[in-house]
Amino acid sequence: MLAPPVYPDFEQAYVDVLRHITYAHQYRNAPRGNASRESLGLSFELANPRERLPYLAARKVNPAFHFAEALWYLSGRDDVEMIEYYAPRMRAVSQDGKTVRGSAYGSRIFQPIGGGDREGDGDRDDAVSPFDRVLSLLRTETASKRGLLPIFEAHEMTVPDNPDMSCAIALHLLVRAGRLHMVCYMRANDCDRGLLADVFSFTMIQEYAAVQLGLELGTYIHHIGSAHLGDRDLDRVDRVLTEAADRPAASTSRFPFPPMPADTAPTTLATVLRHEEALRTNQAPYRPADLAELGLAPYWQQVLLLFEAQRQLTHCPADPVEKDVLTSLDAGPRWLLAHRWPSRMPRGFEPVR
Ligand code: 5HM
Repeated sequence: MLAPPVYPDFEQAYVDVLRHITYAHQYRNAPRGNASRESLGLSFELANPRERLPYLAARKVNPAFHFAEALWYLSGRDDVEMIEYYAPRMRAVSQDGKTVRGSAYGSRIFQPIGGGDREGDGDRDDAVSPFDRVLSLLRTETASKRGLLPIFEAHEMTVPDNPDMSCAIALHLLVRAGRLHMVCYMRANDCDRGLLADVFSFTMIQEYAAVQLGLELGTYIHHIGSAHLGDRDLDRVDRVLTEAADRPAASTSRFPFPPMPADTAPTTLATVLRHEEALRTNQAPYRPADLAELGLAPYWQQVLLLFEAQRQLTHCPADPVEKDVLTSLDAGPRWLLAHRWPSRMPRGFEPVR
């Protein structure tokens, strides 16, 4: 088969990838000390990239982290400060303790290209980001194959003992039959850990691009050079596979993911991130009733509600998450939070009504 298999949602693709590497891996190795099982050249396609999260009790997903990472990318950031609040391990990949290099994919996509006279033609920096250049191209030349957003940079190979070399090589946007498709190229993916975060954030970038272009969301194709699982995660992977085997394959998601609002613009992201910072730094609690006053669509209000739940989890460690925050959340994120932090749920709380 030359084309990748097509899945209705990420959960089913994820389970198949885990099953394949567990039972049909080609190699056992330990690059940079990480004992792994590995398959070379794995690909899958998602028919509906909006269904970007697995709902498996054995795989405890934090939806606040995923939205935070997607927003961190979408705003072109590379600061440790924001991302380590949601993913403390990110500090370890920073060389100066302040910025992230290889894994700050958004800075490669959404920041203008710096670095001087690359072409040797006297023109120095480009004031337009690769993302904006690709959108301009796709607005005028819709059948183009040039909508490429490079991430990996050759100079990453020159950093001695580089703690953070980009795992993503490029994202590729293609308009076909009036829909915006994305192809993602990865040199490597840890398929229990990195894959989940990468598919979530990249499909968010795809959907944001579709919104900017006024196009329907197309399909998402993910290609991996080295697809691997760490030995340290095999027990959890086993529990995920057992849970998935007991569940009949469904053609529709249990918790349909809402579409990104059509008026989402860079200013929307800036507003969401301003409130995110207030919550992350514990400046004030945000009550569900107050969110409607912020001038944001319900979709982004839900994201801020997740950040409020994260504020309570981080800054109020002795208390359960407040019930009115949980009941104001959509059923999917509520289910995920309840499975991720069962000990922080209010007494007698039922995550899905
Ligand atoms: O030694 P190497 O640079 O390949 O190790 C990076 C590890 O993080 C690999 O297991 C890689 O697959 C995983 N990873 C991922 O899956 C890393 C990043 C961050 O760039 C990512 N996805 N986004």
